[in-house]
Amino acid sequence: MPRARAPLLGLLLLAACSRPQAERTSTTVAPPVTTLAFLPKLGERAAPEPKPSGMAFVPGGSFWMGCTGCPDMPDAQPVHAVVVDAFWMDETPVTNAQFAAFVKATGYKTVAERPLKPEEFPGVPREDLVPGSIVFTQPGGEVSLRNPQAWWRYVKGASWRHPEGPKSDTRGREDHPVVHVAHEDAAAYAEWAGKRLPTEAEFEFAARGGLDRKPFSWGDELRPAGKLHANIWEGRFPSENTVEDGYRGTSPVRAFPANGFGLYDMGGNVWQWTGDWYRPDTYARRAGAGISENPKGPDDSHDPDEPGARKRVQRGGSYLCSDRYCQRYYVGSRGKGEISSGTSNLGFRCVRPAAR
Ligand SMILES: [Ca+2]
Repeated sequence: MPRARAPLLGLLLLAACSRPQAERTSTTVAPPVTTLAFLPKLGERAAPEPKPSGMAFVPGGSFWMGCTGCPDMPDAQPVHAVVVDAFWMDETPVTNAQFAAFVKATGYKTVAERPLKPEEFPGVPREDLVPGSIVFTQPGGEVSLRNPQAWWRYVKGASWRHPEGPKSDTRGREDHPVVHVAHEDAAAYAEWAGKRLPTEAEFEFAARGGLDRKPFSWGDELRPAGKLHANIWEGRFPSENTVEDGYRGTSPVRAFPANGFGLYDMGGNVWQWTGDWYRPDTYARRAGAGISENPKGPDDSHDPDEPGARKRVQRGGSYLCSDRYCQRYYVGSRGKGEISSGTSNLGFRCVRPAAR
């Protein structure tokens, strides 16, 4: 659905993250404890094969999926029991250097670089049908958090090669995550690399790093011992960025500590595509059916906020998430995005099954 690259629709997609946070409680659907006791436990299994370069072993096991203490994120409720098999996961989001190698080898053009077809944009003047992508632009003063158009702009010529527009490039950011990738761009890279995108369940299990029902991939507190463990937004979003964590935009993929599985940037820096379609009722449907084994998401997509758009799940939050906006660095929280739309804070990483 290329028309989604039109600015308005793209902005609507992002508006879904702007709900303020309310008091924290949690809803849990508990399966029988005796059943869970028979499931594989974390860390039981050692890596079964030589470690693929740049990938970490995720041992598989059972876990509680969903956001603990996020009542204003109903799509991440209820917390429910899930089992995933072992797999390998990229230690970091795919970097600009890695994506450049893929493009050099294949000649691939991303969705944001392709010409726009007039028939797919009825009513839009020809001179405006210029390839581009959606770029965060910091407003000069206070704006309403209900108005994402105040900080998102469709920039002609913006793409993974030119993250802020035609005059920008990725020099000096080779080890930053690639951005402005649509879902099919991420899937094409994964296929070339002999991998695939993670399911949402795999992403969350991996992000938790072996910690049970913690709010963050690194534990209980946003700033343990006063130190930030992810590239998020500090200050009053979106007009004030104090850059307490050292990064105004994206950061090198290993700039913050790895989690318990040796995975970097599982929260913050950039959103990351998963292979699952998005529906707000996925967890509610699943929780009533007992323990889910290797769930792959629903067969279709539906977002009541934008019924015509086809969306896949995104996870991890980004450098634009703060305590007053987005907050999707919570390890159990969910994101969503129209499949043809890339943005300046959206990337991906890949997985590969582990030999049994
Ligand atoms: Ca930051």
